[in-house]
Amino acid sequence: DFENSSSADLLPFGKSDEKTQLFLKEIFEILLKYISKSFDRKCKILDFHHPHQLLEGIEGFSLNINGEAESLEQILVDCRDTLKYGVKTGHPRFFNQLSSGLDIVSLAADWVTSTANTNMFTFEIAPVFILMEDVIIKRMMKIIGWENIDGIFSPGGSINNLYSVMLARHKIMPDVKHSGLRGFPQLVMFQSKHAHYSNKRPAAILGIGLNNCIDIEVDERGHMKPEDLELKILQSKLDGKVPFYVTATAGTTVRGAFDEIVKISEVCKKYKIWLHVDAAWGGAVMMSQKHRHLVAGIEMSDSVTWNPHKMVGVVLQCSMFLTKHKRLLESCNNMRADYLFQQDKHYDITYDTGDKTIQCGRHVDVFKLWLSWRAKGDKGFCHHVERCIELARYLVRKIKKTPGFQLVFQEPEYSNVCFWYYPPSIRNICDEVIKNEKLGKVAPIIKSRMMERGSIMIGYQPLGSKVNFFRCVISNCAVNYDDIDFMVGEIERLGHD
Ligand code: ABU
Repeated sequence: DFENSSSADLLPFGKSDEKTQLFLKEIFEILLKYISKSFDRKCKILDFHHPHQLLEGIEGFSLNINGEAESLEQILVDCRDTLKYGVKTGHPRFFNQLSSGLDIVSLAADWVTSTANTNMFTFEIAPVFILMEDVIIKRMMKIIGWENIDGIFSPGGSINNLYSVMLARHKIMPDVKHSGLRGFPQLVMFQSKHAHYSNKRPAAILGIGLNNCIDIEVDERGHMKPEDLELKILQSKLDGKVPFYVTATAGTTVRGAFDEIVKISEVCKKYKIWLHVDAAWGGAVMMSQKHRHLVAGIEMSDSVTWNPHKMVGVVLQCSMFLTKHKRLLESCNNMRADYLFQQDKHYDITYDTGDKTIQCGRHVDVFKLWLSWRAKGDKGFCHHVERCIELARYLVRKIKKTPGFQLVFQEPEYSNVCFWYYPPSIRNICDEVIKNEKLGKVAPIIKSRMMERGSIMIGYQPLGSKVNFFRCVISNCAVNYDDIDFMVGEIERLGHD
C-alpha cells in the first residue's frame, strides 16, 4: 500500500506513526539484504554501467528530479536501485581503496547518529557526543605517548593535514590570522615525494604557494631521506625563506611505506620545525605491539592525522586531527560567534569545541569509533591490523611463486601490495622499452574487465618511472586466504590476450 502513500503520510504529517514504522521497516529490510549481499562471494561487487547509461536511466531507475512528489513505493524502489548500481565496498574481493569493509558495529553507530541528527557545535546540542570526542582524544594521548593533547574529528585526512599546516603557521606567525600575509617572510614546507597529495594542497590554500612546498627524495624502501630533507631546509634558508613544517608519512598511499620518524624528528628539532605525521593510513599500527615499531618516534611529532575509517574498518567517515599543543586549535580558528558560542552559558563552555574547527556544522563521527572500540576492545583493533598485514604477506608469497606476476617493491611494510601482471604475450619480449610500454597498458585493460565482470576490484597507478601497476590494499577483515587466491587466479583469467 505504499503505492498510494507519500511522504505526507509519514511523521510528522501522518495521523499516526504506523506508516512511518512500516516504511522504515521496509527500508531496514532493503539494508539487511544489501548487507548480506555485501559479504556474499557469489554476488558481484558491482553491476557496472557507464555514466551516460546511469544518467539515461536503466530498467526504470531514473536519476532525474522532475519536481513531482513520488509515492513511497517509488522511494523504496529508489533506495533499492541506488544500492543495486553502487559498489559493494564491504565485499571480501574489493581491494580498491584504503577504506573497505562493512563494519557492523560502526554501521549501527552511524544509524544511531543519523537518528540523533545533531551537530557537533556545542555541548548544548550534542552533550554525549562532545564528551565522547574528548574521551577518545584523551585516549589517543596515551596511545601516541604525548603529555598533552588537543584534537578534533574532521571530514577526512586531507582536512586534518590542512589543520596541521594552519597550526604550524599560527604558532610562529599568530598575527597572520588578523593581518594577513603581507610583511611576513616566505614560508617553506616539506614532504616526501610519495606523500599523499593533500599534504601539498594547504600550500595553495594558505597562500604559501606550491613552489614553496618542497618534495624530498625517497630511498629504495620508499622512506623520506632525512639527509635530503636537511639539505633542502638549508637551501631554503640560504634563499632567505623560513622552513617551518615537515610531513612524515606513516603508510604512504600507494606503497604503504613508513618514513623514519625518529630521524626526521631530529632534523625538525635541530631547525625548530613543526613535524606532522600523516598517519591517516598507517596510524592503525599504533594498536599492535607487533607493528608499532613502524611509527617509532611518533610521540616526537607536533601533530598527527589518523583515519580509523581506513585500516581499523570504522565506516566512513571517521578521521582525527591530533596535536600536543593545547589551545592552539582554538586560538588559530576561533571566531567567537556569539549566537552559538555564548561566553555566559551555565555549563563549562570549554566543551563548546565547535569553535576550534574550520567548519561550522560538523557531522558526528566520533560515535562510530567509540562504539566500535567498546565492542571490540584494543584486542579487536589489534587483531584487525595484524590479520590484514598477514594476508598481505600471504599475497606477497603467492605473487613470488606465480608465473607472470612480479612485485614492484620487495617486502612491503604494510598491507599495500604492488605488483605487475605480465600476460603470456609480453613475457618473452626482449626489448625492455617495448615490453615496458606494453606492460603499462595491461593494468587499465584488466581493471576495465574486472569492473565489467564485477568479480574483483583493485586499483592501479604509475609511480615515478614505474609504469602502471596494481595496488592491492587489504583493510577488510572479511578477506580470507581463498579470496587472495581467487584474486590472483582472476587476474590471470582476465589478463588473457
Ligand atoms: N585518502 C587517501 C585514500 C586513497 C585510497 O583509498 O586509495
